[in-house]
Amino acid sequence: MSAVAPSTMLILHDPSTLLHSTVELLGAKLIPALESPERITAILESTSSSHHTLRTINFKDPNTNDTTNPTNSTNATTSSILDLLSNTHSQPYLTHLSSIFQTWLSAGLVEPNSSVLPECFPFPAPHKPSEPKDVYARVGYYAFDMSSGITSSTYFSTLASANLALEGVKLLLAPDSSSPPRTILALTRPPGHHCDGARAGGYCYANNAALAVSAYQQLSTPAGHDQVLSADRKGKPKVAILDLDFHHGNGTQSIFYSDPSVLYISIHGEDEFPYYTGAASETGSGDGRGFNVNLPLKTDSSYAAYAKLLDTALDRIKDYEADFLIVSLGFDTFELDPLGKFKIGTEDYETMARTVRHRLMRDNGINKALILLEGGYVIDRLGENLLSFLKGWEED
Ligand code: Q9C
Ligand code: ZN
Repeated sequence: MSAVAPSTMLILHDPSTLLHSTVELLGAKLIPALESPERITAILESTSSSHHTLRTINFKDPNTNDTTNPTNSTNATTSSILDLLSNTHSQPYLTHLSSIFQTWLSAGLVEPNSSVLPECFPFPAPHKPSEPKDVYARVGYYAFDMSSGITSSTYFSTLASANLALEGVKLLLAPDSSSPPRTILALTRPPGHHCDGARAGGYCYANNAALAVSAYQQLSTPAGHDQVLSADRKGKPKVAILDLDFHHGNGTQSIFYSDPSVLYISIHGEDEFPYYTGAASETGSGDGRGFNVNLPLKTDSSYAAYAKLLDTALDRIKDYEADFLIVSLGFDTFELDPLGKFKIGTEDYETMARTVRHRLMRDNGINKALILLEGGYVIDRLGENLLSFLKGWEED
């Protein structure tokens, strides 16, 4: 008997995502951010010696955006990424992200190799605050915590990370391929799910899942059928986002809160970071009512308890009849994670992945999925945790 070859996952990576490396305030200490380039290096090491397929993408440097030298025809330009990001992020926020480091550097407020960090945040007031003129204050205006330092490379790595999500969508929809992959994993870093329309936070600067939604809803509309979308968004393909990071994806929730074309479902630590969102009572607003599902889980929960909520989540996604699945995948649910408090072991990721893929893709109608990396901070176990997840995702 010959063994059946395990199926291969197409994994997208961009070396430019490794350039961003910052600091964070954790407790009373300013420390190197736990969200580090070494996370990706560790994953690359494990996956490159596996049967999975690693593909390197090279996003163009926005500073050397030479349109006369199209080295890679599938490579998006800065402006096409910004176009997509502007569907979900405000223009002033994107401008801030692109310029604040240079502004501080020119004013002598930051060293070339250090990080811009906020020091004061907007607080409840009778009026809606507007963008402050002060360059310190502006950083807090566009952030919600102190784990989102901005270095000279942050903007570039953020665009490269978002571009991986875009490349993933493009490959899943490739019209020229007779057998496009059904699932793609993009090694997005910085992660995205805490970033809302106008605020960085929780290591996130652009919402990669939101960009993937925009890209999918734009590109999957059949060419030549320029459907005019009505105000209530009828006709838009339906996307489900399953957020499995330990933390609630406040940014993704916020972006799609009133959008019925996106079902956001999150399983996350109850009363944990980002603290002010993630309650089960947050169910969406307006047309989006019922399309936001928060499943908070007590800290110290084991996989058995997690699996029950996962079942609930999968039932809900199945009922929604989504065309496309995005998994915001965090390995900070791991039992040893410094920022997570669940008791999930390496082998549980295999079960988790198998459950999701079988119930949504094998037994039900979803035939395209994009997996985006969010958190996960035990660097020397990240690789094996991911390989365990991929083992469970295998097609059968
Ligand atoms: N006292 C992601 O996993 N610091 N972000 C938390 C808790 C920020 C996590 C401090 C954690 C951000 C993508
Ligand atoms: Zn997380």
